[in-house]
Amino acid sequence: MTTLHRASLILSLVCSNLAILPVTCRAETQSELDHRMAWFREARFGLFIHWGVYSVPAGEWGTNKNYGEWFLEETKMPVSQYEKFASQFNPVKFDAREWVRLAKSAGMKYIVITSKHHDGFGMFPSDLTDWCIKSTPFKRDPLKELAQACQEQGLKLCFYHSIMDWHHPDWGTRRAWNDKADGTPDMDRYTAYMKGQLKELLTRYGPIGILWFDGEWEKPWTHERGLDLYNYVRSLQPNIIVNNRVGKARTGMNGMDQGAQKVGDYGTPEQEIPAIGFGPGVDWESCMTMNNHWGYNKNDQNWKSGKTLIRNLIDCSSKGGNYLLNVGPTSEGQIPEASIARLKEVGEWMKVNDEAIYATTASPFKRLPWGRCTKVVNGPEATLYLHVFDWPSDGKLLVPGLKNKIQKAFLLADPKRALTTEVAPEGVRVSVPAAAPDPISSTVVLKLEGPPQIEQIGIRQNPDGTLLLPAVDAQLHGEQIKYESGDHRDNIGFWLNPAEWADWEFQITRPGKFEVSAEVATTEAASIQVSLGNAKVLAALPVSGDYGQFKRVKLGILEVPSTGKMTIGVHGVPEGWHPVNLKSIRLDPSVH
Ligand code: FHN
Repeated sequence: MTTLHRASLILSLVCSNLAILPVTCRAETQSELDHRMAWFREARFGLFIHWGVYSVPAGEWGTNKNYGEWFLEETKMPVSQYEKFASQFNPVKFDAREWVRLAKSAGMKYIVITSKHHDGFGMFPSDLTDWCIKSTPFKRDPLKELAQACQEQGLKLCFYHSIMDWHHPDWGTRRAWNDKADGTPDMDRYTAYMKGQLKELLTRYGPIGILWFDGEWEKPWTHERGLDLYNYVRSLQPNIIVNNRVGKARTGMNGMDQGAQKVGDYGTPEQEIPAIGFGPGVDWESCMTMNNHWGYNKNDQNWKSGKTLIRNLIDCSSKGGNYLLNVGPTSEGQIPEASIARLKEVGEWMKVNDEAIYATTASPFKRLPWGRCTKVVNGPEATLYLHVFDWPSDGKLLVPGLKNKIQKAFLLADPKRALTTEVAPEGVRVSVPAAAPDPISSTVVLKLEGPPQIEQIGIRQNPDGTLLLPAVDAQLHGEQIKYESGDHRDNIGFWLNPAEWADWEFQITRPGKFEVSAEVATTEAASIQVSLGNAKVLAALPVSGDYGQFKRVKLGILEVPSTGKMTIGVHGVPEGWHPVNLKSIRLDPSVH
C-alpha cells in the first residue's frame, strides 16, 4: 500500500467519525461476552494468511518490484486483464495440513485467511460470482481443506473478508480501470451480495472463530451498514468474534476505536504494538508482516528476525493483547522458506515458554528496565512471568516495587532448580544464573503470595547517573496537550498552547550538575523552558522537519542540589510558540 493510499485511508477513517449517532449492538451480558472472547484472550498468537491471485505476479510488474495484494489498485490494470491471473492460479503444492502443522508448531492457536481481499477474488467456490477459485485450474476449495485440517489439529479457523471490493460493479467508489463494470453502483445491492458470500462462508466451513473485516474506510461504507453487518454475522454464528473493522470508529493504524460509534469486539493495531496497553476489558490484536508485504512478493527479503518476532509476541501479551503474524504464500501454494524458518524459531521458544504467554494477562508494572512481564492471577494465587531481554550481568534481577512475599522462584527453562529471592527497599531481587538460558528472552517465574502488590517506583537514575524521562511517564497539564501512542508515535503531542505543560516526578540518588537534553520534533522553530526547583534552562529548538522526525537537542546545564524525590517541568515559551512533539527529556551528569 503506497503512502498516498495510506493517507487517503487514514483521512477517510477520521472523516467517517465526524457524524456520531447513538446506536447499540446486539445486547449481550458481560459474562456472555467474556465467555465468547475467552478462547481469543487465552490464545494470544495467531497466523495471518494473505493469499490470492495477486500472488501470481509475485509483486512484480514491469520495472516495479514492490507490489503485493494491492497490485490491481497500484497498477490500475484493467480489471479484464487482471482477471487473467485467475487462469494462472493453480496452487498444486498447497497442503492445508502442512500449513496448519506449521502454525501449530509455532505455538499459534488460530489462523486468519483472506477469504476475499480488496480485489474481490473469492478464495472459495461461491455461487454468487465466477470471480473466485472456481475460475482457476485449481478445482479444489482451499478453505474447506483448511477447515478440515484446523479441526483435526485443534486450531480455530477464521476468515478475513474485505468490505471494499475493487472488482464488484456495485461497490460505491468504482475504479476507472474497472472495465468490466457498468451501470450505477448500488451499495444496497453490494451489501446484499457481500452478505450472501458471508452466508456461504459461515454455513459451509463449520464454526469460524473470527470474522476479520477490513477495507471499511471508504465513504460508501457507513456505521449503520457496519452495525447491521455485525448483527448479521452474529446471527449466522452467535459465538463468532468480529473485529472492529466492520464499523467506522477506527482511527488510523493504531487500530483502536474513538468516539461513540464502536462496532466490533476488539481493536486492530496494524504494523505496530501500542506503547502501553488499554487496561483490562479492552481486547486488541496487533497484526504484522514478517517482511514489508502482506501478499507474496518474491523480491522482498526484508525479513524481521526471529528475535524481533518473539519479543513482539511477548510485548503484545505483556500489554494484554494478541499477536497476529502474517505469511504471504506463493501462487504454487507454498509458504516462503524464510517465513517457515522464523515460525520454527518462534516455535522453539514457545516449546519452553508458552506457559508465560497463553491465558496470561497484562503486566502489573508500568515499565521494566530489562524486559516485560505477564501474569496469571487465580484468586489468592498469583504467578508473574518475568520476560528478561537484558540479563543482569551481576546475577541479580531487580523486580522494581514488588511487595509480595515470594513462595517460589525458578526459570521456565529449568523449573526444578529453585532461585533465591531477597526483599530490597526497591523491590525484590532474584538471584539468577550468570548466563541467560535464552538470549532472546528468558522467563523467570515468581509464585506470589496473594495478588500482585506493586509500589510504582517511578523513575530512577540509572547506575551511570543518567536519567531518562519518557513521554509515557509524564504528567500532562492542560486540555489539548496529550500523550500519543500508536502510528509509531510514543510522544507528547497536541501541544498547541504554550501555557500547557508536562512534568515528571523522579528519584535522585546522585545529585550534581546535569546536561539537559530533549528529544523533539518540530516543523517550525519554538522555545521551551525546563525548570527544576528554582533552576531553569531556556532553549530554542531547531526545526526537525516533521512531527515524526525526532532530534535530541541539548538545552543547557541544570544543578540538582540534593537527593530525593524531584519534579522537573517543561513549559512552552509563548513568544514565537509553535507546537512541538516531545518524546523524552534526559539528564546526563555534566563535568562542567
Ligand atoms: O489494505 C489492507 C492491506 O492490504 C492488508 O490486508 C492489511 C492487513 O491488516 N489491512 C489493510 C491495510 O490497513
